[in-house]
Amino acid sequence: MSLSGFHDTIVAPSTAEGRAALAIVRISGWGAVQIVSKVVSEPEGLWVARSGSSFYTRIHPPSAAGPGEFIDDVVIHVFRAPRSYTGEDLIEITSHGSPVIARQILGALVACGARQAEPGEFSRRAFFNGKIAIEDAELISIKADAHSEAELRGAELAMREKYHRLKKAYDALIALIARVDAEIDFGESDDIEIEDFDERVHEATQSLEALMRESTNRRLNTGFFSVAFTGPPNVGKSSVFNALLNFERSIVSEVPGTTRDYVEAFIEVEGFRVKLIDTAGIRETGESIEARGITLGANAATRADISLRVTDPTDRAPRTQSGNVLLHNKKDLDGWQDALSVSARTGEGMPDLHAWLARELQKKSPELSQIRLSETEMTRLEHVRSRLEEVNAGMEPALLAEDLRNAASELAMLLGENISANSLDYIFSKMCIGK
Ligand SMILES: Nc1nc2c(ncn2[C@@H]2O[C@H](COP(=O)(O)OP(=O)(O)OP(=O)(O)O)[C@@H](O)[C@H]2O)c(=O)[nH]1
Ligand SMILES: [Mg+2]
Repeated sequence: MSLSGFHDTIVAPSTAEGRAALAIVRISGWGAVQIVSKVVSEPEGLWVARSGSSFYTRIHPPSAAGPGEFIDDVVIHVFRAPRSYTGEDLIEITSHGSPVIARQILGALVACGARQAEPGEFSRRAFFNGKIAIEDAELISIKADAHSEAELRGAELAMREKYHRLKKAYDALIALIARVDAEIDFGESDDIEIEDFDERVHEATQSLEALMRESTNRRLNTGFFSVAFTGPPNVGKSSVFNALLNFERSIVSEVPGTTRDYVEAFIEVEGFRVKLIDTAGIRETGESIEARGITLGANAATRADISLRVTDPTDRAPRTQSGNVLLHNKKDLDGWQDALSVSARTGEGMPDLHAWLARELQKKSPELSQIRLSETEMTRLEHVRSRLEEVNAGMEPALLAEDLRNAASELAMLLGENISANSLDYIFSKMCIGK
């Protein structure tokens, strides 16, 4: 019987598929030692291995005809329950980094009785065995998903803030429940006489509402910022786009109307992940495909976090729509000096553009730490909110206590206390297999 009551022994590759020096396959559960011992050339070493120790051996397919037939030379790290990540017996098998080898090792372990792990299952076990808190589990998933340092920092801040606020509302409810219980047991009258009772319930309800509101208002493209280049044909939008990208991604030519579809590419600016969007030059056109491209590009630019209106010597100081920033290109032709003047051709001014972008993104970076609630969290909070709305000091005390308790226990589930297996799925199922 495992420590946690999980009966299966689970296995998964813990490193990404692809070419690398090493690959790790991880197996966890009460049968881990027994299963691995069936496929290694020195099972005795495994039986006596102390927790935290490692040793070198060979892995064979379960049906190997003789010692000559083996999958790979491996290093085995043994972690015994409860001193492991999952709290169960856990073995990490480090092989050479070919996906083929990792798959063969996985296959051998499955053939000997292990089951392929589901996404996040290792962390789920760690959570149930008290090895990690719910916040840690969510953080692991955030780290795995983050594309940039800024996104990681923002997401972590947002997550801490979310738990802080949930905990505050939970503590407020628990304090109220204790008061109601005391009134029921020792109060003089049949009514609840707690100072500011309704206000305090209302306060808790409002803080949860604020949390839900903020999460609903969050940016659609969480995790990165987008920067669009707009303007008439031929001013050099694609040229600036390519220059920032350091790569000829978008076609450049002296023919106006070169870019038809909008083109997107990612770059990193000082730890921020940025999506650059090159759009079709805006002009009157009788051609329906070009017109469609112009509309699509204009829409993409409207959605972008920063929209740069590109100019050239034929088009200086144009009227800008509000929110647009002027980026003067081709300064090599007329020596134009302005806040943002560059030459995509000579590269002059490009470092300034880069630095300007970094500053703008820094200003916008709080947007990356907006709180995000999953569907499950949202639904649960909505339950709590509507329960609390019904609660008031005029209610029958026993009913009141019951309602508060139900609300608090739903909040507790969000905080990982008294948590049911299903309610955890939303966190763990988002993780990759092998975590
Ligand atoms: N002298 C000079 N020429 C440039 C510069 N940047 C771009 N060009 C030239 O300007 C022309 C148009 O450049 P593109 O980048 O294709 O312009 P665009 O705004 O994307 O044009 P459309 O896609 O047609 O809307 C090309 O011939 C480029 O070589 C620059 O900094 N200096
Ligand atoms: Mg173009």
